[in-house]
Amino acid sequence: MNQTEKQSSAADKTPHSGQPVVGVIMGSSSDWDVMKNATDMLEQFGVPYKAQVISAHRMPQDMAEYGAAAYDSGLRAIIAGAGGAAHLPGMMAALTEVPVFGVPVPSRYLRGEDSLLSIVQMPKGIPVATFAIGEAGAANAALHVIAMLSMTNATLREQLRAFREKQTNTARAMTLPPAP
Ligand code: RP5
Repeated sequence: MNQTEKQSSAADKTPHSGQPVVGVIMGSSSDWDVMKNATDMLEQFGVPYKAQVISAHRMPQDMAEYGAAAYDSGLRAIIAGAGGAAHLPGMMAALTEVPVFGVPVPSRYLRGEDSLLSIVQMPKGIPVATFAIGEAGAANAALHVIAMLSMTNATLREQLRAFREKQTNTARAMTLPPAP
């Protein structure tokens, strides 16, 4: 059993039989409703992933082990979501060369603006690509990872083209109510 398989939580998900190439991690199972938007997108494109809870402040040792094992376990991107003092994406980025995509999860008192600033304001040297607060950010983090992976995968590139074309057609078909 490798390190990533050892981690377990209520949010553990491995839907595809292939070796996960994307790690989806989050600070708490309470982040799952938002982070599910990332895994739904990965699933839609058939990208193998593994989702689990890794808390930076409650599981610091597990976080360090996950980061140390990330590349060798086959991960090529990590989508990390956290809320409040959201240090998980930045810490994970410091622990591995695998690119980290941060998703600010809405928080109870500051609506996720705290999460956004915590993730986006990385000091020079250790970058975290940071997305919008909430569901759109989680979905877009997955789409960005898919775009990155599609640079060396023609099938994925074609799928991404088709996905965008569908969106374009939906927008073109939109109508507004008649003027009063
Ligand atoms: C962060 O604290 C998590 O990412 C979550 O967004 C937030 C609250 O966690 P819970 O108290 O709901 O477990 O670590």
